[in-house]
Amino acid sequence: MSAERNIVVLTGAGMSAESGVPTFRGEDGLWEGHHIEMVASPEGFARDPKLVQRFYNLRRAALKTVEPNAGHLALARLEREWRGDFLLVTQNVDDLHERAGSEKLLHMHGELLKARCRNCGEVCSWSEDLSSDTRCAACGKTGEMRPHIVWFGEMPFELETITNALKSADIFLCIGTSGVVYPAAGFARTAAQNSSCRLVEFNIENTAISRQFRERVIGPVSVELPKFVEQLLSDTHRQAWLER
Ligand code: BJW
Repeated sequence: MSAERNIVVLTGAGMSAESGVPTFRGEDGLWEGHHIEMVASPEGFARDPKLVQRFYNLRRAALKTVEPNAGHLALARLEREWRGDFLLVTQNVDDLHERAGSEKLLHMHGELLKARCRNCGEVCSWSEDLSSDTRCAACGKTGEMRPHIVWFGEMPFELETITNALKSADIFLCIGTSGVVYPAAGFARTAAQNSSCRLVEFNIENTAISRQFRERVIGPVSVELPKFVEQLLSDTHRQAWLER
């Protein structure tokens, strides 16, 4: 066994729950009585753009009040100290992984702190509210700026890179996701094509995809991830030393 092995990590809303960012499908999973599918879709935006912009404006503003938790910090440490390839794929649109120090990071469902023009496609950093009066700085058109977010029915970002990384992963960690939204819910199956891949799920409860994992860690990420990362790094360093 070589110490230089490939890790792919997938995170979902449970990763940021202890930082105070609400999840989508828990007890508090409705937003003002609306299911996420009603607001996070191109049809929802066409039906009620004000409602959808407000949903994202409130979440963007709330980002200023939250901080990374010990789980985010543990993943940043894993990236820093790991000697093989590492890729962190997040479904989350917050910036808590970046703030914790993660760099090899892909936001497959987009980012709250970016906006995109529907007219010219320009993507830009955005930290304030968006509205139907917002003007695109690139093309000058008003009323076409939307959150740079992947809604239902839209293609997630960076899928080719993610799929390639999963196919060559030796370790796949799936953290804080309910496993009901595709294609992310299918990533464990892709990683399992490599029969020796170590598949580990972290969650506070069983999920729709739990049965696909050979190992499961039940408990909050802020407690379980630091322990897991410490153990993984010390096992790997010991192995590398034995192989010298
Ligand atoms: C803790 C914890 C703690 C709490 N510690 N754990 C039928 C079959 C298959 C697919 C489809 C289908 N019908 C339609 C589709 C496609 C659709 C889909 O999957 N729909 C399902 C609802 C069925 N998917 C799409 O449309 C996607 N695009 C697509 O498929 O394109 C076509 C394509 C074709 C071919 C190949 C590839 C693609 C796009 C999906 C976009 C999702 N967008 C959203 C909203 C935008 C972002 C935002 O506003 O923030 O993304 S929906 C929402 O769900 C958000 C999340 O990223 C995503 C996943 O949610 P997540 O992260 O799992 O959160 P929760 O709340 O569900 O779970 C939290 C978990 O944490 C729970 O398990 C807790 O227990 C746990 N937890 N505290 C550890 N402290």
